[in-house]
Amino acid sequence: MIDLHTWPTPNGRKIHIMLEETGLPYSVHPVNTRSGDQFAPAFLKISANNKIPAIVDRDGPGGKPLALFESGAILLYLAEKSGRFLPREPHTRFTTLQWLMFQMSGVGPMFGQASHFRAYSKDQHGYSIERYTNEVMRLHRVLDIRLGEAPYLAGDDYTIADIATFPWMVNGAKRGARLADYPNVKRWYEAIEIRPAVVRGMALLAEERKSLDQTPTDAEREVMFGTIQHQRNQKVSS
Ligand SMILES: N[C@@H](CCC(=O)N[C@@H](CS)C(=O)NCC(=O)O)C(=O)O
Repeated sequence: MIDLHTWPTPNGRKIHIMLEETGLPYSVHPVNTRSGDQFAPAFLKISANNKIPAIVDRDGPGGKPLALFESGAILLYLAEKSGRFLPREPHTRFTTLQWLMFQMSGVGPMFGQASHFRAYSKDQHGYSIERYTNEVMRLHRVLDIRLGEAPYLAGDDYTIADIATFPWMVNGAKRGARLADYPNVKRWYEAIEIRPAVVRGMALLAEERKSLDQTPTDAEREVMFGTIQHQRNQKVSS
């Protein structure tokens, strides 16, 4: 059994989809990142960076429990454990890893900053909005070119690179990129969104998701971006 510590954000949803795709048994432990559940001592023991998603596989390697945070590492682990969505053949394996790294280092952080400055920051800072919106559009173009060459990011088959990227492409217009302007991304998105496991994964914690679509309150901003977030870091570094 895998304990999944999560919240229905793009990074959480990657793992919801992967668990549904692989059929590995799991139980859900919601971590409300707007109310500060990510700072609970029991969660920090699993996820030192106070972020979801995190898992504990009670039947980890050698029969010993394994705790993991960072969605890319979790996807790799679940791919190895299930033998699915990470090709063995070296060329497609490394192409999968390349696009997974592209998601983890580019799409996730840049799209996250775009959301922050466009939707979360009270101070509407023009330079930051332009900088991250431009990055969102540039990364969409890179994906569109790639998906004009192949049906999926790593080639002919759906892999963890697609699973990592898909949840970040939902509601692109909020970050300044409309799917209609990227026809190859749109074709890929529409093929993935109807997969039954993707539908189930995206529906997980659907009720809780509604609160994430609301503008954060001052108390929630304090948790996510203010003293609650940063006091903890000071404590760790002293
Ligand atoms: N690189 C991390 C990013 C995880 C992440 O940013 N998680 C956010 C939600 S999408 C979170 O838990 N934020 C809570 C916080 O920063 O306190 C991953 O891919 O797992």
